[in-house]
Amino acid sequence: MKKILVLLLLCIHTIAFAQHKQPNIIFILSDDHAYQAIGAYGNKLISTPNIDRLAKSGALFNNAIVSNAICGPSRAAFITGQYSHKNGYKVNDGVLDTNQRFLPEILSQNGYQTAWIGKWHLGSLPKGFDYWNVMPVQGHYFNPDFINQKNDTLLYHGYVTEVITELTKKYLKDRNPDKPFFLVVGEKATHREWLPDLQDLGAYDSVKFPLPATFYDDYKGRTAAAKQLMSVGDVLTLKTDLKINQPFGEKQKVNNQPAKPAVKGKEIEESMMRYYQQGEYARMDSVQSKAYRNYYGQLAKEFAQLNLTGNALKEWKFQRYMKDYYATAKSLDRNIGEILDYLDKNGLSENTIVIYASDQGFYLGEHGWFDKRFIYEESLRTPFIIRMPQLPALKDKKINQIISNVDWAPTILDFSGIAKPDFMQGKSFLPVLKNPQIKNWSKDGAYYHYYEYPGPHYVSPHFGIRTDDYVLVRFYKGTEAWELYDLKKDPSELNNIINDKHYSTIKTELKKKLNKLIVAYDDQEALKVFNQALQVN
Ligand code: SGN
Ligand code: CA
Repeated sequence: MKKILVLLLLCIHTIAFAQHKQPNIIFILSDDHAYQAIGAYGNKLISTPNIDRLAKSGALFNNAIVSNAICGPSRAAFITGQYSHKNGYKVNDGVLDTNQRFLPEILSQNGYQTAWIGKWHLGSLPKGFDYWNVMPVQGHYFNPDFINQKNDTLLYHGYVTEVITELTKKYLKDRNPDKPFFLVVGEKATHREWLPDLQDLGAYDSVKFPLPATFYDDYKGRTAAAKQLMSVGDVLTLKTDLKINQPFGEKQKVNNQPAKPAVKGKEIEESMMRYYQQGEYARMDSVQSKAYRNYYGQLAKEFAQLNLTGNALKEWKFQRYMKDYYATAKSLDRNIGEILDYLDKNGLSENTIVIYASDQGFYLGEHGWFDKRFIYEESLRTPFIIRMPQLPALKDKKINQIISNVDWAPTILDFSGIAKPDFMQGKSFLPVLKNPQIKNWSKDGAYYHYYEYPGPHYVSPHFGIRTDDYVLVRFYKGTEAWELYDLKKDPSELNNIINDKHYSTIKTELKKKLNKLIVAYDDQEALKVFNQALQVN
């Protein structure tokens, strides 16, 4: 009976889906926005009413993962539907080879108008989009430059997230209303160094963020691969990252010396003036710069009084990191709301699929870290929320099936019934959207391969497989080691069980599965390392 009902529902969905004309698609892709930072994913300390609103009217994926947790490679995987070793964009700051076909080109051939606005970060300029206006490299938080398809670089006055929304609304207004559109809104937020909009400075100052349970992880339960340079306590800088402009900041980090007494009065003002004329601050106008001087200047004074050392200093840095990160995310959420409002007001919500995702996950103090890169949960998993008016049954659904960013392009094509080209390695998860209970969807596990080494954070290259229950990973180059975690028993991945006899059958099965994925996706570099590793252990 239950089976018949599910089948019936599926048929109704399929018919309803087919009756819609080609849907518009807006993909809002943020930068380093952690799923743990979102209300709909369970965070109760901050507020993300607009992302939550999207989740309420759509589906939220708990196991949306990326194939290489770093910006450029993640974006390249998105528009090619391929893993990094195939599209060639393995590490950040490379140049994407434009002699390959990208998702927008296939959509164009099938009647779409396509656009990318905002952060792009793929080295070469966008290809295959009918319209684009993107920020060079990482972009800037204040008064950012954009380069457009006429090759003009223009400075837009204002805060980056607001500027991107204005450009998005303008695009939507000026587009050809007779054709469906595919638009990627590439947000800069919440990338390091987390500069909030002026109206959000101090938005979370009254919140004391609890230290993650793993903040003081001693990494004893894992291999030497946990060596890295991304700790909140030791690597995050007071001066640049936390904007505490005091002459003692950097010295203290390097030598672990007690804080020197702050310079006084006029000296502070002068040093602050100098500081806010450098780097990102040099871009600010006098109002912006004054607001920053006032807010962070006050904090610097308070910090100087505290004379913090050891764990107290680490925890103070953690609080500041959280406050800046979440304050930066506040504008992101507000602006997502503005885009959703625009769709509502202009009769576009009915036939527009809206997706919200980040280019990867991010550490918010878990294991003591910031940044990403590892196959471990916080960086592997990215938020992924999708609102599909065509599938009303998806409202407020939480989906646990594993999907990967190489699947994004094939799925987007599938929305319009466009067959995925052979070169795409991902697969459409439209069947999951139509039937979230679908059986055996992720039984073969998802593949991951991270390459960038050594800088800037010294995370050893690694590849691995993530299934519903386990993650198996092989580190190489930096550290040579296997790790295996039981995600159900050890969700924080504290105990590497690779040598635990109880898991020997599981380990063998997972190695087989990993080998199968490596061969199927034709990752020669991984195959070599895998085979060598098998000979040793
Ligand atoms: C910069 C950051 C790093 C970050 C990379 C990649 N340092 O180099 O912390 O990992 O970008 O980020 S910063 O001091 O310049 O902010 S990504 O989003 O492009 O992947
Ligand atoms: Ca990123």
